[in-house]
Amino acid sequence: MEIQHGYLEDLMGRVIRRNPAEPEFHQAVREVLSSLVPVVEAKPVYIKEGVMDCLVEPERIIKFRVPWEDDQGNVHVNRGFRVQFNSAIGPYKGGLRFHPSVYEGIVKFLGFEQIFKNSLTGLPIGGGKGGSDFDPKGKSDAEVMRFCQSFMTELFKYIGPDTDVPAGDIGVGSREIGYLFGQYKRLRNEFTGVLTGKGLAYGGSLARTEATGYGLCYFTDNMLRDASRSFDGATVVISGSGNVAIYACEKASAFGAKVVAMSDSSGFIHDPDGIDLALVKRLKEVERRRIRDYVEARPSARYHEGCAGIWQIPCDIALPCATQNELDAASAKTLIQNGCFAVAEGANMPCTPEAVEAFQTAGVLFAPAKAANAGGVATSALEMSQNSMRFSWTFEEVDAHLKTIMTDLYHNASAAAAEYGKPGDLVAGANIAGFLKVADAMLAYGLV
Ligand code: NDP
Ligand code: 2IT
Repeated sequence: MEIQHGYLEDLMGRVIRRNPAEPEFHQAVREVLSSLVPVVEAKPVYIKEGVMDCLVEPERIIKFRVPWEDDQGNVHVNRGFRVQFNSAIGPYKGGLRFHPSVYEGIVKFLGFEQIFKNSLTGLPIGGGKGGSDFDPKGKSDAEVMRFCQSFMTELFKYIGPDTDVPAGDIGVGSREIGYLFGQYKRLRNEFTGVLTGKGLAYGGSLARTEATGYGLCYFTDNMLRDASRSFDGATVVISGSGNVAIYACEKASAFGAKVVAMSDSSGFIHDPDGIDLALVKRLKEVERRRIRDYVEARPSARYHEGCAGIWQIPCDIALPCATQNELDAASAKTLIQNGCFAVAEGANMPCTPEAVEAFQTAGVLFAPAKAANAGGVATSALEMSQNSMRFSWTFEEVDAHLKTIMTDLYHNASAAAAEYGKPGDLVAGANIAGFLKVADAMLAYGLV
């Protein structure tokens, strides 16, 4: 889809030429620039002063070798990345992803999205992202530890509590954060809030584990209420069975919904009686097993190979919580035909642009990732605050902050959409509201 603005379309062309073969990054930039057309028309100063050109160019990209030894003594070499995209409103903040599909384009798309998401939280955090093409699946704890120690032995030079504060993402959970934090502490001889998602014994925040999934449901709850809809009594399909999916399932169920399906990258389970979340937690969080093992304990449920088939299951609300571009136009069409009335993105960019267009055209309520999944990073920022204060809030206090942040975020995105002539379009609203704060900070600094 062409951007209906000469300068921004030319800028998009430059982004594609300067970042060849990075389709996910192009996709993320195109969506944001398309939303910003009415903004630069109202305020051409953002183009004139170079804000738009700076926005699409990371402040810094760090790329490094990560050698490590497996349990048999074989040497492996992976690649590590950290994209420090934008620090206009605070230290770089964003997760680390360990997955074989990670390359520079994935980290750039995630880092770019993070700028606007972090701004939307209302908290002082810039945008960054990192990761590696290392695959933690099937590795022993000792192998994961050696990998994390090697990764941090390079990364520690570039991060710090006031510079860049990484966290988890796909393949990086509490185990990995523990190894990474331990190595940072050892190398710097400093105990400081340099990572978030830490264990409770060493500076982690209560409710950070739950925050992305809970926040997704708080955001969706606001969106549903505005349309006189509700989770109560709704049938919900959630893709993924990792951190975001599990806690989205927990909160959607607490709101009265029945979650009937979850997945991993191999396939999905359909449990018409409602997912047994305690079983999913045991399988995925404790035993690190596959979602297909769920049906051993629940014979009433069915397992199907292939993850995209999950969108064939009729539902009222769909929450894609696995990975980018997991829900395409054909799946969107099926969901719409089956009567789905709301889609909220827990994963980053899980719906293709064609799927988003199909939902919006059909009048399906649509909550974009950078708004709907911002609860995780918002709670990371609350962890940073607690670390700075050397103080811990209760679960209830953190959860109450999270709820307020997600409610405010929904209303800000909604208001920005209406102000710029796109009422109800939360994609445009989130992009615009997230952009404005960052852009005004960049303007204030002059050309830097
Ligand atoms: P986890 O590693 O805990 O879980 C990822 C889940 O997604 C697993 O079920 C995994 O299945 C599945 N998955 C991963 N890759 C693919 C793939 N290529 N195709 C199908 N399924 C896949 O990660 P999170 O739950 O933390 O992250 C999920 C999404 O949410 C990501 O997009 C992430 O960027 C986003 N996110 C995460 C936040 C957080 O706080 N953790 C915050 C905001 C967004 P399998 O086990 O088979 O790989
Ligand atoms: O995509 C995301 O927002 C995250 N993976 C969480 C980042 C964070 O710093 O908590």
